[in-house]
Amino acid sequence: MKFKTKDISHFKDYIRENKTVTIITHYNPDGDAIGSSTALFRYFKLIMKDVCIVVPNYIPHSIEFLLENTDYIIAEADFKKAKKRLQETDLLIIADMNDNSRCGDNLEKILNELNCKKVLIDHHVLPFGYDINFSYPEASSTCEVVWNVLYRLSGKKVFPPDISTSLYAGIMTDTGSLSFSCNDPGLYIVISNLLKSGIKANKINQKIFDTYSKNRLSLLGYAISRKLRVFDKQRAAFIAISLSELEKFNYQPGDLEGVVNYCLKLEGVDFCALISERDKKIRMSFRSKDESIDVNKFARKYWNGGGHVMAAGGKSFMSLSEVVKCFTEQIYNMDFIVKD
Ligand SMILES: [Mn+2]
Repeated sequence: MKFKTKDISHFKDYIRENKTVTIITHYNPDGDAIGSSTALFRYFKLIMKDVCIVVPNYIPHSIEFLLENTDYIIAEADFKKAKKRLQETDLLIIADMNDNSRCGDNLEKILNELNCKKVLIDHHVLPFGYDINFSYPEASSTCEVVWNVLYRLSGKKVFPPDISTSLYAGIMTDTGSLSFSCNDPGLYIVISNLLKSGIKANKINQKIFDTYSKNRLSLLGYAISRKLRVFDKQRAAFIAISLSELEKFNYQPGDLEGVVNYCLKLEGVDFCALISERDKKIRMSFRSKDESIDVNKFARKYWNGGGHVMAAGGKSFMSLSEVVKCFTEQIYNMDFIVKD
């Protein structure tokens, strides 16, 4: 990961010159969003800053433990407090998102009007312009980028266990336990340094991944056994699931996390999607296991979304059946192979 010396020295200046630091991350935060935010929180706390995290909405149960002993505001629960904090901040760190719109309409408006210094730390493609952009789309996760930034800021490779735990958690969740975005040898050096702080990788893995409720496991079984559609010729598959089906399993936020990846386990499937009906919209997740199928481009072009080459999200305000019909046609037309 190549860093510009001037970016690091400017970041050091910003940190020295400012006392109040706020970290913000994306809507529907995942392990990498919460991992990177909490690691940064702990680092800034260590160097005596007044620091706080603003999380746009709910935090999935499996990664809640990362927030222990941090100060955070959930904007959806206490918008006034989040707004005040953002308006009073001297230095804003934007973690694991590339555009202010990724944290929802209400927060986006506030972020757009802030005059404080803004530093982006992220691994999504096409970042929005901030004062400093630590943007590395080739990185496995924002947490990997955060380790590299903290190393260059502090000269240290091994951090306290609570910082290492947060970074390790984000790397594991964003790489599917090192099963994708995992080819770079540099990533394993980062992980090695995290483990040197004495954290127990097996225990963290259990905390993050082995936390299903019985309903969640049953929903996964139902989705795979009853809702999976496979298109052999097109090497594609998808699962579409309605709100009433989700309600049968007493759906809780986060319960569909990772379901999309099961479709890629099929031999002969290179492209897949999870389509799920939510309150007022249809949420879509796309995955690919072949670089020539760029789901970021596909999501941007057709489904109001984006993300990474091999993992992206989108949304639609059509009905579930209309989305399924349209998406099925796209599979038959192989629209998911987006030509430049
Ligand atoms: Mn991420």
